[in-house]
Amino acid sequence: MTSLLVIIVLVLLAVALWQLTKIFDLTQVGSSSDDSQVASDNDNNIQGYIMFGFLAFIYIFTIYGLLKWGGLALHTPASEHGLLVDNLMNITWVLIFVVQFITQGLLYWFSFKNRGHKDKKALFFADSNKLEAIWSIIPSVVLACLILYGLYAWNNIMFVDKDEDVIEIELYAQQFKWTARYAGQDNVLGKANVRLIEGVNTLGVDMSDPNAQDDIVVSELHIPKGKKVHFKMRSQDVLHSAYMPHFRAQMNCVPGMVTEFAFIPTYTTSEYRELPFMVEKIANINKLRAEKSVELVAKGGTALDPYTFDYLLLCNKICGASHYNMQMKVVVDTPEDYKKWLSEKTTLAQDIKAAAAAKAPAEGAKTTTDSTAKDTVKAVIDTVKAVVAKVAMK
Ligand SMILES: [Cu+2]
Repeated sequence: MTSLLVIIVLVLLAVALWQLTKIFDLTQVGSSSDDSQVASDNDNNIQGYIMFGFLAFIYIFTIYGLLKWGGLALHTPASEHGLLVDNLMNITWVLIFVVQFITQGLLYWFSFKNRGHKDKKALFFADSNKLEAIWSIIPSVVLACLILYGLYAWNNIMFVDKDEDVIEIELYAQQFKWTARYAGQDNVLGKANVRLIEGVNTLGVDMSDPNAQDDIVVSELHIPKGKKVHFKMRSQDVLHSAYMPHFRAQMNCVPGMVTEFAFIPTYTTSEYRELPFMVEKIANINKLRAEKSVELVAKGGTALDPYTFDYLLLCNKICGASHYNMQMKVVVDTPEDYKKWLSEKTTLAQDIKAAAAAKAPAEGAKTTTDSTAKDTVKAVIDTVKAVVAKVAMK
């Protein structure tokens, strides 16, 4: 409230000052100063040069930004279709860059060239068919080509042949974590329904479905290099978006429906860590961390852990308070390592059985406690009875 009052007072003061200067100007009648509200040739010249200055600022800042932050963009794609996506993206960038470079230049040049001048008059013409045709046809053709190429890329990426040998994995989104389910030996995911969520069956897998018997639920995603992985996404609560930037993959996870995306990983995690650009990036991050650690330790805190690269599955839809932290580690293994890792996992059916078995002895223990208590009460009653009988006999 106080700050609001302060702001109001400041605004009123500014208005008062402005009014005072106006009154002061009005009292200067007859002085030689130019107080006309109409722009003079001099004003127009100044405005023209300032516009050129702004054009230079746009150009310099664009080039500076590219040089300074261009390296932060995602580098080598880690999936087969990633090259196609990057190609489409790069073509779009180059087009935007060239078009904006030319049109901004023309815009400011014409503003400068035709700036107001006492002796100049504007040329009036109602329309020019030739000009209209040029600025309609060129963008239409360019956009049509871009869209067609984009559609071709999209269809190529999204097409999964029914007979193709793919690995079926479900990605399950919920506030605020990811869970993955592997289809197991039969490579068919069992049915699932949110109403069946109970205990360790956190994904609501329908255990009466024969296909669900060998399904495996994990919290770290492993996929093999060089094999097509077909992801099926579900969401438990709100809209999420499965985003794997290094694989150039993103798909919304919508409650009540199954969405999908497939890709072939081309670098294992350790291969990707060894790429020259990544080695440099890791070294740079660790250098920054080391500097920060010195600062932290000086203040009595703990040093930061060194960074190492991992592929990530992120959520790319703002889905709530902890959205920023909704992520899962993705590990790309060699096919052999992947097989070994998967074979060490227990199936969901086994997990449910183990949970039930763990619960049963606990309940047994509860019954024992109950009976011990009953025995104690019985013993106390017996003792009291004996004492009463003894007293009666006396
Ligand atoms: Cu989310």
